[in-house]
Amino acid sequence: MREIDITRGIVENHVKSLEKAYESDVVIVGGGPSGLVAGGYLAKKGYNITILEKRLAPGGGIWGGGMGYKFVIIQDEAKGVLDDFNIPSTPYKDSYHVVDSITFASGLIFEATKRGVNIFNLTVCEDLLVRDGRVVGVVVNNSLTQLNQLPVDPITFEAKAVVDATGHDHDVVRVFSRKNDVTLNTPTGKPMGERSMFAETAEKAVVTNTKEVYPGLFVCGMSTAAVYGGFRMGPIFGGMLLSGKKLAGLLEDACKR
Ligand code: 48F
Repeated sequence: MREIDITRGIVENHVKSLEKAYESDVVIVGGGPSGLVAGGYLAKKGYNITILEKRLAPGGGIWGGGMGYKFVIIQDEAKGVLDDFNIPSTPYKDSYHVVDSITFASGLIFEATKRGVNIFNLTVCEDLLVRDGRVVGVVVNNSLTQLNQLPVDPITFEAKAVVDATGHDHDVVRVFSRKNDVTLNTPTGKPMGERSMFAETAEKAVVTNTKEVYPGLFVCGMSTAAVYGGFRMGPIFGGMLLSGKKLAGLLEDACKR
């Protein structure tokens, strides 16, 4: 056994993954439920999908269930997405399903990566590539570099479409709107800010507001609430799954354009 072979095996394969990401069909920023679902559906159809996740583990807000109690709730309408990703659940009351949050997060990650989604953890999207009024890629750095505020320049990946799936932060749209004199496809032209909790309305709005917010830039999941002024919903996750599924359809059209 040679340690240097272990090193070579890691570095060579990481470089191959980077090369695959240089010209992605879609870069999804954020490895939470909405991003993983969108990526998983698209990768199954053969698209080259890159997910950037700034934390060590993808899964976003799934792991902690509700206040650290390790279950989440899914409504009937989204059960089909659970099935598509082979995630077991237990029926609850008339129209809900209970899912173990650890099974849910790990199941989505496993299924997405099995289908070929190229996930980079510890990798942060800090800016976008913009050409002629269109988003054409992402500006990427190591999370630890950003965390420690080190003066290290980023690298870039090109994509036919970029997705803000960063959850409550709406990190991508927020930075893009702050840095550029742009009018977003929102009623005010700017990110509108998330509102308080109203689960039923919030769950519907998350799906309705999954859309292209600027040419080449899409929003899904909880970032739609921050961008379009939607309510929050707490630990019910069907809206996230349905948002990811809807996004996959929109992105397929965008990739063909
Ligand atoms: O927050 P998150 O799980 O996004 P989501 O798919 O799901 C929201 C639910 O988890 C929950 C909810 C349901 O009721 O309200 O909040 O909308 O995952 C977002 C991921 O994006 C990562 C972050 O670490 C998290 O894992 N992220 C945020 N900003 C960046 C990022 C960034 N700039 N670059 C890379 N990753």
